[in-house]
Formats: sequence, structure tokens, C-alpha cells
Amino acid sequence: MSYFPNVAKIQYEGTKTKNPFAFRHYNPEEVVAGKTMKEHLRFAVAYWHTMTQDGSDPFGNPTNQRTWFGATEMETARNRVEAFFEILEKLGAEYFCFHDVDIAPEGDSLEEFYQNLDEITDLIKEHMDRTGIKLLWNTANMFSHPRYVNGAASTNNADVFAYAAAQVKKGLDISKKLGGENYVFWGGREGYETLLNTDMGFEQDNIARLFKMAIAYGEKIGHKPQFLLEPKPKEPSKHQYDFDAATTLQFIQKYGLEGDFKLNLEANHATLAGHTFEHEIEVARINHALGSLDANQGDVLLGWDTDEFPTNVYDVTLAMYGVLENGGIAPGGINFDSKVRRSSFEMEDLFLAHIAGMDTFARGLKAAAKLKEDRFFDDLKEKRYASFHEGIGEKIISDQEDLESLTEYALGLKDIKVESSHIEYVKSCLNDYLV
Ligand code: XLS
Ligand code: CA
Ligand code: CA
Repeated sequence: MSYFPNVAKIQYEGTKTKNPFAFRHYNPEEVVAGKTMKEHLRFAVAYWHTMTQDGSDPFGNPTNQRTWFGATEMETARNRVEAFFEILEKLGAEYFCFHDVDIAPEGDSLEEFYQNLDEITDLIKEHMDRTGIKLLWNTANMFSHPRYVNGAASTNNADVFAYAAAQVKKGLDISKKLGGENYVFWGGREGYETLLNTDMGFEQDNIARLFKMAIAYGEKIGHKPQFLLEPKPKEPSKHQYDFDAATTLQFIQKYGLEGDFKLNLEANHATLAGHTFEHEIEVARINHALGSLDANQGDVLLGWDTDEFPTNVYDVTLAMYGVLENGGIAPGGINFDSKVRRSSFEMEDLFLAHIAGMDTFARGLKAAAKLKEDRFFDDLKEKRYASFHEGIGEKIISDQEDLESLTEYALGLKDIKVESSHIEYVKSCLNDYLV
């Protein structure tokens, strides 16, 4: 049975095509900068936005038309797996991501939840074995259930901490069963509402404690995914501890987690933190902590996490430049943590949206590769910092100078020439790469 009888396998047809169900830029086997596009991009589809998001918003009912609802929650869960793998196969996406609660109902007890997860992950595994599609990452949803109202690892309630630990343990068992390449922690409720009742140091120690338990359990079961922390400044918590890449790196370093943890960076979370996506990628990259990317975009006119499919070629080009500079993103990937707009409610919009995102990343990759080949940024920066590659500058960066010797040098300076950056010209030249 097919959930998308009118959609065939999506093929690359080039920019001349009028077929909406075709790639115009993403050509999986095309070689760009020494690797195929699919090796560079490692696209993943997110279970939550694709299979469980219903189109409701705080003011409106669900709009999404979906045909996978069954007579029971478990029947729906099984149908979703079938439909999901049809989407992955037809898109040619080689990876997927999910939260535990996306794939199976929680039932009335932890035991029942575990049983449901076992049954559904058996089914998922069958499809993975049949298709060769792989798990980029899974995670435990420790933010939706009312028990997590005051946080999961950062809760004030020890029973809640224990429950969160049980979810993480199962998450790692599932990761092992499905060969997950990464395992994500996103702390939506790990933050605070007011400092009046919050022991910030205590809460952060406990978060690190849970992470160390996860590392130890992974070692015990002989499964070592790349652990990833996903920064976000706010929403749903007023103030989340993993505010941005820099804050999260500081946490990783404080608790000595560098060997096991990297960052999963999301574009919309970057902008919520007042940064660009490329800024967050650069912060992670220069600290050897670029793990994986959640691809989406926010809306500059809205102040919340809209998780739109990425269509902004400019931003995506700069993000992909960071990925190329990093020498790639593996074992991470490009996960579409993106949802169709409420008005894109037909089943087939799920394809159109992913095609738009994949084509945008393909364009970004090609433009970034050309920028690298032309040494666009390399030459710009080399010229900009040229004074440090000769004379006194060279001595400064080889640590041959001190405050006294530099004072002596500065006293002898007559005229300091500071150059214009001509930044408008640079931006205009950059535009030439985007069309
Ligand atoms: C929410 C986050 C979430 C994580 C996984 O804003 O993006 O979906 O990626 O829990
Ligand atoms: Ca995300
Ligand atoms: Ca998000």
C-alpha cells in the first residue's frame, strides 16, 4: 500500500524542469569539491515535523490532511513507519531522526512505553535493513510531559530525574539497536523561569551528571554514538542553559565532556540567540565541536521558533561554507528540523517542502565550493591580516614581543595607516556566487 500514490521517486531534472516533484539543483551523485552531493549533505528527515505535526497553532485547530490514522494509537504508529519510509525512499534521503515519543505512544506506564518502543523499533529496523536508510540521531523527549514542567535533568524532583534517566537509557538501547550515528540532547526545559527559587549551579551539576551517566552506559553496552548538545536560548523555557554555541561549549569544557560531546546547531535557534547560523557554525568549528546541523529558518518578523523549511540561499551558502571549512559534517548530517506551514496542509506538501530544502542546500553547497575554489574568503582574510605576516606583526604572533618591547616600537611610530574594508564591494562580489 502507498500513502503517496501520485508521487514517484524524486529525480534530478535540472533547472529547466516544470515538474514540481523533481530536484532542480540536488543531484545526489554529482561530484562537488571532491565528493558526491549526497556524501556532503547527508540529508535527514525529522519524524516529528513530518509524521506527527498536525498544523495546529495556539489559536487554531489542526489543518494537516493525513491518511495514516488507524483505529488505535499503535496502529497509527505502525502506519506512520510505513509512510515515513515511503517518504525517505522517494526523496532519496539516507538518514532520519526522531524523539522517542514521536514513534510510539507513551501508554499508561514506563513498561508500556518500552513495549511500544520495542515493537515500533522492530518495524523501523526491518525497513532500515530493507532500504539501507540510516539513523542520524534519536533523542528522548523530556519536555512535553507535565512531569517535566520544572525540567528533566535540571528538575528539583529526584523522581523526575530518575524517569528522565530511564528515558535516556532506553534511547541509548534504541540507538544501539538501530546503529544510531549520533545521540542528541536538547534541553527545552533545562533552564529557569526565575532565579528567586533556582539553584543554577546545582541544576547544571545535575545536567552534567545525567550526561556522564549516558557516556558510562554507552560504554557499558558497547555503543558509542557521537553525543550532541543542541543550543537554544529560549522557548519553551524563558531562559535555557544551553543558550548558544559559546555557552554550551563553556558547559562542555567546565564538566570535561569534550571527548564525547559536540554541538548540533539549528539555524532558527541561532537567530533566536541573536546570531547568524554561520556564526554558530564558526564558533563550533574553531573549537573542534561542529557535530551536526538542524536545517530550517526563522522569520525575521517573528520572535519565535517557526522552523520553516530553509529556502534562503544566502544563509545556506555561508553555512555550507562553514561545513566545507570543517572538512565535512560526518558523522553528523543536515537534518530538516522544519515543518510545513499551516497552509501547506496536503500530504504532498511534505515532498514539495523537502525538495525545496534539499535544492536550497544543493545550491548553497555548489556556491560554497566555488567560493572555496576561488579563495574568495581566504584571499580577503589573508589580505586583511597581512600586517601579521611580516615585520612586527610576525614577531607578535610568534610570541617574540612583550608589552615593553611593543611600547618601544609604538613610540617610534609616526603614522598608522588603517585600511578601509570596502565591505559593500565585498558583498556585491559575493552576490555573484549566489545566482
Ligand atoms: C526544538 C528543538 C528540538 C530538538 C530535538 O526547538 O529543535 O526539536 O532538535 O529535541
Ligand atoms: Ca532542532
Ligand atoms: Ca527548533
